[in-house]
Amino acid sequence: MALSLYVLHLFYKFKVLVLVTLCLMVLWATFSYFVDSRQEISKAKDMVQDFRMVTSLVYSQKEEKFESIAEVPTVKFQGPCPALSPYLQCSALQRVAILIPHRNREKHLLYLLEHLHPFLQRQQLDYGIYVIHQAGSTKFNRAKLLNVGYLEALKEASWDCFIFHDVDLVPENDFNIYMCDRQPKHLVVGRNNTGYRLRYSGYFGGVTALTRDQFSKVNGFSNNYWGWGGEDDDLRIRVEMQKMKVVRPSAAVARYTMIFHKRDHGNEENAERMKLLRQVSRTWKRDGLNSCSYKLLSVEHNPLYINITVDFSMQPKIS
Ligand code: UDH
Ligand code: MN
Repeated sequence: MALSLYVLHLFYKFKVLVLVTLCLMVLWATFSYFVDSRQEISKAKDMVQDFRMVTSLVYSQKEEKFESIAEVPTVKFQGPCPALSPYLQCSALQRVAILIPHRNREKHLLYLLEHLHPFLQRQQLDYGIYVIHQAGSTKFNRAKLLNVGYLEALKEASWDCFIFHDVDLVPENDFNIYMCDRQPKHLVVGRNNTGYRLRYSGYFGGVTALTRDQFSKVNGFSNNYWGWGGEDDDLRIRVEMQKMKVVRPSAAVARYTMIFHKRDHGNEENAERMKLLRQVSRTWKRDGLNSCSYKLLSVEHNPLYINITVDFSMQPKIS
């Protein structure tokens, strides 16, 4: 009898212990949830602050500091804004289509759109954003997607200027103007992950701006770069072969934050890129806009962008 009473007592103690442990665990989980989310919020706040800071740095500099910003003579502020916004009194100089190649980077896309819309509006642009989405799991082809974007966008409106834009590059400075120049323009001099220095002399990737005519003169991008790398160098070679010269805004202006990411599945390094790059002068005339075949799956007009979905799976790898 005494033994069974003792066992009962032990069991009761055990139950209390379990209860107390459970309570402690619940308390701990609640506590760490709030601490974590507070940290997340302050991280996000810091990021937003950083973006604001870079822009306001440009605003708050003394005039002599602006001399290094070659392409920004308009920086001198003229006093208070007019009562009637210039947005309502003028028409934009160029119609600009932003083309974003995309697959499986939804978070990056949301983040970029959130920044680009107000950014482009501050620049008073007449713009449209096209996301060109590669369906299926065949090797990613950034260049071909951008060719598709150009061809499809021109079916809708007579765009003057095309900005070819990676989904993960967020412009840091409002004076990096999203308009085309007399020469093909490279907008990414520096980015956070390269210490804000040009990756290599001749680099022409990330974000570029070409007029409708400049892009058609070089027959667009090559369609033959499957996987990562080379297609941007190929475009630079095409540009130089047409006696055009790549221009860039100053390093102070052409700054980007690249949202950190790892290499995507389906976009492995293209081992053939060096071989392809040696052939550009022989192939550019028949490989480009004039040979870009694709299966158009859909064109959706969303409030924030136009989504073009294409299928390349029927394509031969080398044409
Ligand atoms: N892209 C996609 N989905 C993919 C692959 C590429 O949307 O699956 C688009 C996207 O717009 C992206 C662009 O193609 O910004 C260029 O691809 P990338 O961002 O992968 O190229 P990046 O040079 O990175 O930035 C290469 C691999 C990174 C390795 C990092 C190791 N430190
Ligand atoms: Mn990237």
